[in-house]
Amino acid sequence: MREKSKSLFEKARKIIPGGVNSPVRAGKSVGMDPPFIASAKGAMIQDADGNEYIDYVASWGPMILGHAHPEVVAAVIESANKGTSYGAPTEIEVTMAEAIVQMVPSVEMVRMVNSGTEATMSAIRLARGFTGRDKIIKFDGCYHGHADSLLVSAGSGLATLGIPGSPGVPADIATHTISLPYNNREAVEKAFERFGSEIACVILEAVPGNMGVVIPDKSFLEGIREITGSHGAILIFDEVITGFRLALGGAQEILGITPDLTCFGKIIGGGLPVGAYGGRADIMGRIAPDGDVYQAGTLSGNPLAMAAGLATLNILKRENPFDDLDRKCETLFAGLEKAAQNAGIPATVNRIGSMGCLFFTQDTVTDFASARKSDANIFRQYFQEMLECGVYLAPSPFETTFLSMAHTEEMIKETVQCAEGALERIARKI
Ligand code: KE4
Repeated sequence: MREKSKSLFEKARKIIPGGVNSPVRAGKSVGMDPPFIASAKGAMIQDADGNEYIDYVASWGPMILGHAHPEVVAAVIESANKGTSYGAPTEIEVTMAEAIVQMVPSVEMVRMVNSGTEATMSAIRLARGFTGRDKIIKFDGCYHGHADSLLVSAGSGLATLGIPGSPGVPADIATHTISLPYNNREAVEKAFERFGSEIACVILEAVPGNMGVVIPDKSFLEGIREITGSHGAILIFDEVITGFRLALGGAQEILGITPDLTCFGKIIGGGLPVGAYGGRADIMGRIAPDGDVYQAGTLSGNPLAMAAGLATLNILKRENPFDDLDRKCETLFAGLEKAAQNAGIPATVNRIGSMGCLFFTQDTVTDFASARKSDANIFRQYFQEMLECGVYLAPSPFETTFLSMAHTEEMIKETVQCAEGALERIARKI
């Protein structure tokens, strides 16, 4: 069935940690070896053994147009024929910056980097440099990449100082991070009561996609905007997933909240390695070389990555697919939820725009604690059944299902049919 993938994985595990270049790809939480992917086109992805799948991972978000979009491929080829990197300023970086500034009004200035991790790490350093403060607030279940200050778990009590979330993160770095429950305005107020004048920033996924999808409570976001403003702390929206996915202006456009800084990634690279951070000019002005907060990168603004990202943004501006993506995603998740109900399996759906998540719990999911009530064993069986049926989902219950412009109604119908069979078979085994 997947012999080539199996032998590649055996080879890979000997020379790449876990056989993968990013842990979640190994599929440990779904108890099976990962298919090795050989190619992709539109919404379809093909593994090394020639098996085809409808792809809902979308490279973890970037592929909102679908894979190998001809205009993106052509832009990358044209750019590559002029050289792959110069390490010098280029016109296309200015064009990319103009596009972001035009599409996201809260961004007055923007700096390109090479990943979402670099974007959030740099934004936090900037917030600390700008305010002269060290503490940061993040939220349980929000993932912002693997910088030390962000690999921190919540302290023992509410609004207490963080503890290292991974070996190698020094305790005295973790202690500057306070991790709070998402959608809990009171916890934020308590933390500011206790540490207010020491807090440089609050960073959050405006719509989390790393504990599955969680819908932010309006008063929670409004509370954070208010309290950061009154305490002189910087509000950072991590829109690495939601940027240019939920709307041209991202989550902040549909939520109506204006952050001080925003982090981007994924879609703005069109599948090539890109991240960015930007926001208020008075804050961004503190970044080297004009300012004294240092951040740099050999391949930042790489011309190929800019070409792929710009082609993607231009197509999103031209096609404005957001209502259609929302409708397709609604059809998919209404079908999945019905399939679970018909099979008698407790399930709840969180969905917004073209991102959604089916949790195997009957409780509503509003934060990480409630997300973790999702039955991991049912998810593991569901993942395996769907893969065998030709549906490629993220191999973790705490990720997001992404729709792209390339997903057709037919594919969505097929996916729901796969889920009906899968969930009926699982229900019989429970
Ligand atoms: P990268 O460094 O992986 O480009 O971006 C980190 C990051 C920052 N912020 C958010 C909201 C993110 O979702 C991410 C990365 N997302 C994960 C999966 N949701 C990437 C997949 C992986 O780690 O392999």
